[in-house]
Amino acid sequence: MRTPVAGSARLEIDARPFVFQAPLYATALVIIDMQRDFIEPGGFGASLGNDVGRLEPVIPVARRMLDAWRAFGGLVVHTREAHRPDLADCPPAKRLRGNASLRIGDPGPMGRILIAGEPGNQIIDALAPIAGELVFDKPGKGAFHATGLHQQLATRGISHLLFMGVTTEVCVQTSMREANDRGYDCLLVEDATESYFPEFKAATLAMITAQGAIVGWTAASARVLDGVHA
Ligand code: C5J
Repeated sequence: MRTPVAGSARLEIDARPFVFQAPLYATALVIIDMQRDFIEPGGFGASLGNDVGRLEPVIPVARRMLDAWRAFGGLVVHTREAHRPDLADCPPAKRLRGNASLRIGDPGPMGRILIAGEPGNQIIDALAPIAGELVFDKPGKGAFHATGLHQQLATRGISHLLFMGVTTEVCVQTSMREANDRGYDCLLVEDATESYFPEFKAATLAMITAQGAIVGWTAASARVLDGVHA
């Protein structure tokens, strides 16, 4: 179970484009799709021709953030991009697009690609969820589409979200934009997210913070952790 968060604990993070403030009890850490399917050879990311090794450096940073957040007693949410074994939640437009070497549902070296319950679909061991943390399987890129995430956050009085995970410009950015439209204040942890394309990560960070935080805030993990005042 989650340790109750002290009522007076606050976040005051030296973020871009300006300070991000939130009560700790109203803030959740949302970890997007840190799954073998995206990070290890033989999964969905590799089947699309990506260099999955590019995502590895994010793992120790995400782990440090997760350990700290658990110690603070904050709510942790994990997502997995996952489809039902019968593919009823996978539109043909998603499955058939492009020229992948293996498509969603095809058997691969880590089991069926992007299918719930398969070995490749699991969150990597370093970031595996523990009791008391929320885990959502999502059939889309965004964490709010066809999941109960918004309701679960509302039930817990969560109004602020810290995002980490992969990939920056696809599932992370989509989820952050969905959250923004639902009224959450969102911060993306810069060194705890990664893309197969460095230029897309850079563009995403710039887009988020432009125009006075039009989508939200960004900050390095060290600044986030320095900004927690118990
Ligand atoms: C992708 C994701 N890149 N988790 N999914 O297809 O970003």
